[in-house]
Amino acid sequence: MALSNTERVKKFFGVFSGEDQVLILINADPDAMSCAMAVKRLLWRKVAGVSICSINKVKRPDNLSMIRLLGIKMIHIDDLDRTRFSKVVMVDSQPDHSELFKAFKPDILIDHHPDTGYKAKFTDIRPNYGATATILTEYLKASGIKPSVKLATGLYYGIKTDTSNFQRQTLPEDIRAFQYLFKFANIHLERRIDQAEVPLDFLQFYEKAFHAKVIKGNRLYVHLGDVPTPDVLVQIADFFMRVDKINWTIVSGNCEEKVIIILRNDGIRKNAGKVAEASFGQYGSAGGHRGMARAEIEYVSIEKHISPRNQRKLGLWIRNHIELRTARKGN
Ligand SMILES: [Mn+2]
Repeated sequence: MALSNTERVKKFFGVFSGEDQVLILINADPDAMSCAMAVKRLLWRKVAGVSICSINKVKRPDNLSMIRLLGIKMIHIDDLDRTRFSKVVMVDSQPDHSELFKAFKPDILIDHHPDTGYKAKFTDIRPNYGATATILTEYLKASGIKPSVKLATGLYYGIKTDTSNFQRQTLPEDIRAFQYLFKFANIHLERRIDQAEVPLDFLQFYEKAFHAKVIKGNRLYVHLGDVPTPDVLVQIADFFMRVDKINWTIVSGNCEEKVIIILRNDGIRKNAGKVAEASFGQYGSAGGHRGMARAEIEYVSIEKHISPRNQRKLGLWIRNHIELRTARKGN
């Protein structure tokens, strides 16, 4: 039988003692970071110390602004002294999700991804939840803790991003937590985080994209050549989807010896994932959902057909592959 949140919180606290140095391990994204903040708050004055550690380097500007604006203190796993800690908490992930996680045996595991079977001293996995932040909000409520503005804003943003504004897997519980957090959150702060999307040095790629774009029917193509991160391609692909009459954007570039192709589609008539797979699956990893898809091709897998460093030819090669799959039906 499922436990009540009050019972869960009791078990959660039962794992810790006042001497504990607690490590919270995450793969840092808004949901995970806000959950780490919540765990830290729950353990405040209950243990000797709490540190948050991420296995990934945060690069997305919105996530960076979340860290900055909410004052999240986090260390990277490379700088971690593992011997210092007596308890490990993992939120929004499970040990099986990453080789780096596997080196740890969490005492507490709280997550909303499908259960991979790891049993911690205390495990709370609810795969139907839209966000782990919802679970932690329930914990705060059950413990009678009113979240601070920053914590509430973090959890609010965590639920918002993990559910894509409730357009993805969402339970009434997620909406309830969201409504509850709204009372404590600062909406302006949340908006500031949410909108901090474009790093200054991305602007040059937007500029390039305006000049390099090729429109074929309802499809807009841009090949950007070398980019510092695939994120810039994702952003520009999303941006051009806002253009009236455009229902496909295909934005590609070169990054770390790979050709990256980002596809966006209005998801009404066509399936971006299928097009990506049919066009590029033979060369590398390619796939996705109806509305969004991605292909990543190692240089070595296409060098026989095309020089991946010849940007003009590469752009054309990508376009031709997709045109073959999309042009005919007037989509
Ligand atoms: Mn999550």
